[in-house]
Amino acid sequence: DDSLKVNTNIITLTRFLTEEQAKHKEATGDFTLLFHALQFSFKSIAYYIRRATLVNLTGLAGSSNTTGDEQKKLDVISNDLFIEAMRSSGKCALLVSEEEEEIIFFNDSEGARYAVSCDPIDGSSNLDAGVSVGTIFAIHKLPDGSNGTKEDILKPGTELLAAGFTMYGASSQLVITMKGGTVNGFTLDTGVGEFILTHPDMRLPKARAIYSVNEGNSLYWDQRTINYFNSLKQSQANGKPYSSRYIGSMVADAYRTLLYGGIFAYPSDTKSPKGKLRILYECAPMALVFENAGGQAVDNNMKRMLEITPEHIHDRSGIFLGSWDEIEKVKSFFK
Ligand code: AHM
Ligand code: MG
Repeated sequence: DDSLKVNTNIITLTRFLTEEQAKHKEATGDFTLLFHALQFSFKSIAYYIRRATLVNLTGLAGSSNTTGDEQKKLDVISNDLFIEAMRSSGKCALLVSEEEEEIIFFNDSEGARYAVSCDPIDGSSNLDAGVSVGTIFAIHKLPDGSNGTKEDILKPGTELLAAGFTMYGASSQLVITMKGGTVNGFTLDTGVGEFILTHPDMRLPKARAIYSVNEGNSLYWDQRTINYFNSLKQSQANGKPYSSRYIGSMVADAYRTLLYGGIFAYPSDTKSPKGKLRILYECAPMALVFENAGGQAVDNNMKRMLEITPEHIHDRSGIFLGSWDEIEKVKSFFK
């Protein structure tokens, strides 16, 4: 009877984290608890996004955030959900959010050992059209003796303990990685309300002829950027040019690139001389995911993204990330 052939040995996110924790003798379970709070905020955000049009949550909130972007109602709600989840976990000492000008310190969370940086809803200009958006997160562990300061997070991405993102698309996809670890993908099963391991040990294809960039910005690009992207439109070794795919949500464009290979870029240009995307909660966490999946991520000077130290929490950078060979090609144009 085929109906009995369902997989009953399911690896939920909770099981995955518990098994990972068991591998580390010194682990206290705090990270597992912190992540439990994180996944709750992902599930909640996914729920609100799905229901947004029904419960009048589309459109603007009537305010703008620190970086001058207009805030959507869902930006505000997701940010609040995130803050409360982190506060109530008791394990988060401080939080950086794209939607908050200053660091939020949770002084009541005594003994909290983690700092979280996040963009609660990245790509929110896509929200009202029902196009995929996502949450990006980066987690630092506080150094011994610190109760949590700005200096604990203004560090190169090589110092990150963990990072990842959740994409809210046709289904919700959570991708996480730990420093020096593999990349694992989970799919939210809305029936049981759990993230299920569906993409263990994700590896990026070494090369793929797909590029993802806002080509409307080419008016502002420097010559090297123009030359590189022009080259992709010429006939390649197989006689065909690259394909172009640009959703306009970093999480969705990065997720596709992770699965199919290719390159995603948001270069700096004369309009955004320092790039558009933020180092702490957009570039660095994505770079950790891509490196751990066998890809690469560099800034506009072709420096390894994970070695860039932000001076301020909302600092930006140009970024190129993707398949190993595709980033090698970019480097050859920027030499
Ligand atoms: P946001 O954090 O304000 O949503 O902006 C970040 C988004 C990224 O998801 C996406 O890659 C990029 O901005 C798209 O920008 P553009 O519309 O300039 O192409
Ligand atoms: Mg963003």
